Amino acid sequence: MMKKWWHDKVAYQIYPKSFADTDGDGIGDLRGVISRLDYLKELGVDIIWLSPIYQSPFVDQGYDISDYYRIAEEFGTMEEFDELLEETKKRNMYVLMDLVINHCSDKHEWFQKALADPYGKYAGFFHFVKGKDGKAPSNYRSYFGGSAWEPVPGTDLYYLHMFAKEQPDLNWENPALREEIYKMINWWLDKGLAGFRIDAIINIKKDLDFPSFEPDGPDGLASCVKMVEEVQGVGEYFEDIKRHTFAKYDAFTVAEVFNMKENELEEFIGEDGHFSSMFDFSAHMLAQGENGWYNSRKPSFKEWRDTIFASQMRMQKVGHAANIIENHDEPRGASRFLPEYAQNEAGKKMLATTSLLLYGIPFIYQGQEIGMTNCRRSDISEYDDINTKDQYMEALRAGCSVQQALDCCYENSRDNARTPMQWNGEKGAGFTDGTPWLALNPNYTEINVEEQDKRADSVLNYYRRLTALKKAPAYGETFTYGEFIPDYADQDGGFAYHRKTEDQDILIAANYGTEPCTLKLAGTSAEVLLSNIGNADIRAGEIAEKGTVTLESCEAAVLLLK
Ligand code: TEU
Repeated sequence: MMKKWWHDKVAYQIYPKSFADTDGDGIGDLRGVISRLDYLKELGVDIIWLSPIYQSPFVDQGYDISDYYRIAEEFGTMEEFDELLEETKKRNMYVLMDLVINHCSDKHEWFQKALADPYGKYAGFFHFVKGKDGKAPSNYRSYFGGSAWEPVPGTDLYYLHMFAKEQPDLNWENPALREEIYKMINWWLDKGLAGFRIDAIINIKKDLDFPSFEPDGPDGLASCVKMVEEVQGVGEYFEDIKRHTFAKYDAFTVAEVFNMKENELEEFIGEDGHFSSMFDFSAHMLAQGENGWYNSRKPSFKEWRDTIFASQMRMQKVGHAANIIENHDEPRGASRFLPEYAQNEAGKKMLATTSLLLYGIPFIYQGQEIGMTNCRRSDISEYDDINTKDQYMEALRAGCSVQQALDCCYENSRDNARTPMQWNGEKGAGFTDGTPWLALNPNYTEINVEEQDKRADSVLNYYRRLTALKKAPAYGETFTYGEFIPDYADQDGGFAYHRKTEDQDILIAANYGTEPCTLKLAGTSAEVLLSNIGNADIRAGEIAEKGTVTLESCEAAVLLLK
C-alpha cells in the first residue's frame, strides 16, 4: 500500500455553531475555534473538519449554502478564517471544510436567477422538470419528508430537492455547473486547505427519467433513495471532480457515503479511489427503522460488534475508512452504543479504546472526548433540527403518543450531538456569555472540560493518553498499518482484536458484559500499554503469573504481546 500523509492522523469534527462563542451572541464562531486550537493539539488532534461555515440561511444548519465564497457572518470573516488556517499551520494541524455540492440554498444567486428565468441558463444548474398530469414528475419523498418536488412559480415545472425544499439539487449533468463547482473547490484548496469532508455525495447522479417507484409509506410516496440505489454511473462524476481538483493538491477527502453499491468499495477508497477515505456508518445503520425513527431498533451487543468486525475485515483490504462513534447527524455514542450499566466513565473510555484503535482514521466528534450524552427534551418546540421535527410528526402519524414520539427524538435526534460544547460548569457552560442558540444539556455542571482537565482519571485525560499511544513512535506503524484480526469472539461481551505487523502484536481487549471475563493469552508475556480503570499493575501481575488477563465489566486494556 502506498503511504499517504493522512493515514496516521487523528481527526476531530467541529460543529462551529456549538463549539465556542466569543462574542456573546449564543452562536459559536471562528474566533472560538482559534481560541481552542491548543486544547485540540493537546488532545492529539491533527486534522480538523469544520461543518459548514459558508454564508447560509441555516434552514439545515449551514448545509444550505447561499454563497460558497463567503463565511457566514454569524461565524466571522474571511480574515478570521485565514487566521485560523495560519494558526493551524503553526501547530502542524490541517483543516478540512465541508463540501456541500449535491445542493445549495434556494437563496443562492444561481437559484434566484433560475426562478427569475425558469428556461434560462441558471435553470439548467438545477433539475427543473415538467410535471406529469398536473402533478409532480415522480413520487419521490425527500430525506426530510414530503415530496422531493416543489412547483416553480408561474410555470408547469417542478424543481427537485432531495433534502429540504430550501435545498434545491444541483444538476451535475450540466458542464457549466461542474465548472463553477471545480473553480470553487480549487479556490479553497489554493487558500491552503488540506481537503474536504464531502456531504451527501452519493446523491449527485440522477436518473433523468425520474421514474416513480412502488410507494413505501402511507403518504403514497417512495423514498428518493430508491433512485440513488438504481441509477448507474455516479463514479464518473467522482473521477471528474477528483481529476479537476483534489488530485492536483494531494488533498485528503473523506466522503459521506450511504447506499454505495456492493463491490464498489475499491473504486471508492482503493489506492486509486475516488476519495481518500469514507465514513464507516455500518454500526450506525443497524438501528435504522424501516419507516423512520419510530421503528428504529436497538441492535444486540453481538450484532453491533460483529458488524464492526465484518466492516473492518472488508475495509482494511482496500483502504483506510474514517471511523466514528458519533457525528452531528447521529445521537451521542455513549448513550447509543453503551448498555445502561456501562454509561459511566469506564464505559466511555472502553468505547473510545475499541473504536479509536481500529484500522482507519479516527474522527472524534466535539464533546465525545468528555463523554457528552444525549439530551432529553420535554416538548418538540425545544428542538431546532428540521429532520427531528419531521420524524416527530412521522411518529405521531404512525400512531405514537406524544411521549413515545419524544422518546424517539431522545434516542435519535440530530440535536443530541448539537447541544453546545461543555467547557465548564458555570452558567453558559463556558460556551457563551449570552443565551445559547440551542439549550445546553443540563449535565454540563458535571460533564465539562474544566473539571476533567484537572482530574487525572477523567475521560478527557484518557482520550489524551489514547491518541498519544496511537501515535507513539514505538507503536504508530502497527496502529496505522497493522492488520486487524478479531479474537475471543466467543466471549460474551468480549470485544477484542489484534493490530499486527510482522514484528509487533498488540491486543486491544474490552469487556462490554456484566461479568468478569478471563482471556488466555497466546504468548508468554505481555506489557500493559493502557488500561481504562487504572489497574495496569494488577493486570501485569496476573499476566506474569498465569498468562491470562481478566477484565472486569467495562474494563479495556491494550496489551503488547510478547
Ligand atoms: O447528511 C446526509 C444524509 O443522508 C442525512 O440526511 C442523514 O441520512 C441523516 O442526517 C441521518 O439522520 C448530510 C449532512 O451530514 C446533514 O447534516 C445534512 O442535513 C444533509 O447532508 C443535507 O446536506
